[in-house]
Amino acid sequence: MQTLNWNQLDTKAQTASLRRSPLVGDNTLEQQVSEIIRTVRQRGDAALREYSLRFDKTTIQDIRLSDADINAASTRVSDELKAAIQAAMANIRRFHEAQKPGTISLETQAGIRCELHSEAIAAVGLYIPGGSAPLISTVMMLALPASIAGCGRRVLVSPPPIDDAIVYAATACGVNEIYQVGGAQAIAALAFGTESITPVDKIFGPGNRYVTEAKSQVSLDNQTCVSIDMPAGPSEVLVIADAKANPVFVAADLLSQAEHGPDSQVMLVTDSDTLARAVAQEVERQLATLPRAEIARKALFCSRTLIVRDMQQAVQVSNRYGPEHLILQTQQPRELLKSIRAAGSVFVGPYTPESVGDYASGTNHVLPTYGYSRTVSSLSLADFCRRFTVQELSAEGLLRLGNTVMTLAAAEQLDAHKNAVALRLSTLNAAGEVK
Ligand code: HSO
Ligand code: ZN
Repeated sequence: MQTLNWNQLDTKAQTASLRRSPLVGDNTLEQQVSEIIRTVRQRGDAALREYSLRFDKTTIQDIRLSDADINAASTRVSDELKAAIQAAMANIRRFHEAQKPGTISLETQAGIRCELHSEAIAAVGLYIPGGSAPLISTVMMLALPASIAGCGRRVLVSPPPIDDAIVYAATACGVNEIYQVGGAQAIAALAFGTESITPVDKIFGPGNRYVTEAKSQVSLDNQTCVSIDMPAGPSEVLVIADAKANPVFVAADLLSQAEHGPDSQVMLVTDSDTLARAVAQEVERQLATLPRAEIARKALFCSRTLIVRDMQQAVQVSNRYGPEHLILQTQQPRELLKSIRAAGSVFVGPYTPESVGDYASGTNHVLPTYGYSRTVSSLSLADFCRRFTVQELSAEGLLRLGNTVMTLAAAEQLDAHKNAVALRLSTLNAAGEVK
């Protein structure tokens, strides 16, 4: 981890110190993914089976997991893990149930009723990556809100072989269809459908660059109108720590994010040289014990410690970076919180490691990365719903608002708009409704 003194950097160097590694996307990725999508659209399940053999080295008979497959997977999960999944689910459920939206209904003026309704999206697709870390927690973060929101079809896709605990968590969280298919081909199947997969309305979940590119391509296809959750980049954390922070805790938090992937980024912002040195030593000490040390080391290579003047400057730097996760290990963390303007999720105080939010405190761990936290919100129940408005005017309401609308329509030179009101007003006048 490189250490830089913020106040000794010129403006350009300050900007560079907050830069993320460039997102790897190129023409060949774009072409490869659009070729996969085209093939799945043309050849359906047969294409999914061929890609599974080519990319996952697995021969798939039934793409959908049967009830027998699901039951067998569940019996292979230990009781201890099942209990942990259930405990985490209880907190995640509680926090997301509290987010249920109500209907807003009011008269903006007499006779003019306006309503805002919220309704579950009918069918959602949840992508769970395969690979070295089976993301059981991501299943809970996606499937529980989908169930609580009331989405009718909750469809999970994941590359074969799907980890038993993922199957168990999916079923416990109310997933009602599980397909063993991953990569860009899974996204294509969710968007366009195949013989065994009926298309969904919205696709959620993290994935590698092929999955991310496929999500972006299908979301731009106006034949499906499928939408996606949020722009995805590598995971990141920024820790603001003062001289009193515990370097052991700070180092552990930095490493918990660094172990996600070689492209993860971790940042330490502190006003204390002494703490910065202690954390650097501690990072090395803890790294030696980590099985994923090699991955974490690569992530640390493009990570930074920034020495700032004081905690207010630390907050300014953090707001400029806009981290996915922000950890405050300072004397007055709630004071700093008041000035935070961009962060996906904030972890307050020494006893709130990011890990608790990743797994089990109740908040959602699907968060905006890559600086998008300035405008994009953390995943919530609202993402599984669509909002729409309803309005109804009484004759009196239209008589009261008619002139306003006609004047505005005339100013926009949209006579048909004006007529839609004027013709009704004449009918009302003829019927003697005007007082
Ligand atoms: N920190 C990750 C979520 C996660 N961590 C899943 C462990 N498992 C991105 O927010
Ligand atoms: Zn994590």
